[in-house]
Amino acid sequence: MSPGETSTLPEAPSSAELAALAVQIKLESLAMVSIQGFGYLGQALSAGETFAVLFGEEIDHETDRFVLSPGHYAVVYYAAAAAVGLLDRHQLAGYGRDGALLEAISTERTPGVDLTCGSLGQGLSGAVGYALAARLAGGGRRTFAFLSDGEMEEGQVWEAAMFAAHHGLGDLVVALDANGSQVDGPITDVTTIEPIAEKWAAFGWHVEEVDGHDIGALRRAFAACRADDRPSVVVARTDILGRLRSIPDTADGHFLKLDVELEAAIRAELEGIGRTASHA
Ligand SMILES: Cc1ncc(C[n+]2csc(CCOP(=O)(O)OP(=O)(O)O)c2C)c(N)n1
Repeated sequence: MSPGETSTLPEAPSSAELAALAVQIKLESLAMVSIQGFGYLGQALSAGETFAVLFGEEIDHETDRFVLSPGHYAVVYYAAAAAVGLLDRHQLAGYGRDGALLEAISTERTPGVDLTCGSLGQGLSGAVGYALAARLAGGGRRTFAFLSDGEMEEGQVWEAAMFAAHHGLGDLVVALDANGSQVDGPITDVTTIEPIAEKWAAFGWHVEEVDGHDIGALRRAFAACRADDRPSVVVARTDILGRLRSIPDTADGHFLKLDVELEAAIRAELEGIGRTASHA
């Protein structure tokens, strides 16, 4: 599906349909970022599949709550929200422009976003509050928090993780985009956060660790979270360049610069993947 088309995603989508949605999300993100010629496209390339599974299947948009902790991932949130009809897709073209509703780093003024999270590491604390409030209100409402791996370097994340386990917040699910990148370069060069899975487990969480570009593996992981009464985290191992051959390895995935040729090459590669996905 190309940017601008309306999603026809069924209520119980197949893995092939979710894979096609992931490509659609990435193409929409590319279109948004291309207007400026730079931006947070790598975040959509790494987390596109996670957002496809969350927004296309896992989250009940009527009842559940979603927290976007790293505000600079807003581009992939906007694309996913528009794909499932939560945002008017005509607004996407305004992404990042002065005065536009869809800011490059989302704030509490952004449609569908409750927390300002440009200052990283805070989203899980908010999500824990929502999850506790939902339980006090009688339950039946799940809370999803999307976190990036750079945020694991923030102490506040671990305070929230400890609190969630202590209170047995089983309706809380973290989707963690472990792409190994942060603003100053590879995470391993800045402050090592490994072993990530063992750390969450030591904090009392149910942990799933998967290839974050594998739709089937993501679906199984989120399904397993539903069956556990502890707070859960899905550690999605991803690539900030989305494993695309069209982007040179030397590119700064955290903040990609796009000239016309690179944009066209990425678009062509994604469209090729999309054709394969929709015939799977
Ligand atoms: C509290 C705080 N410290 C530092 C920053 C500066 N900062 C902006 S993006 C970023 C990298 C965060 O890591 P991650 O989201 O994993 O990076 P990505 O995957 O987008 O490359 C940092 C440190 C910030 N926004 N907030």
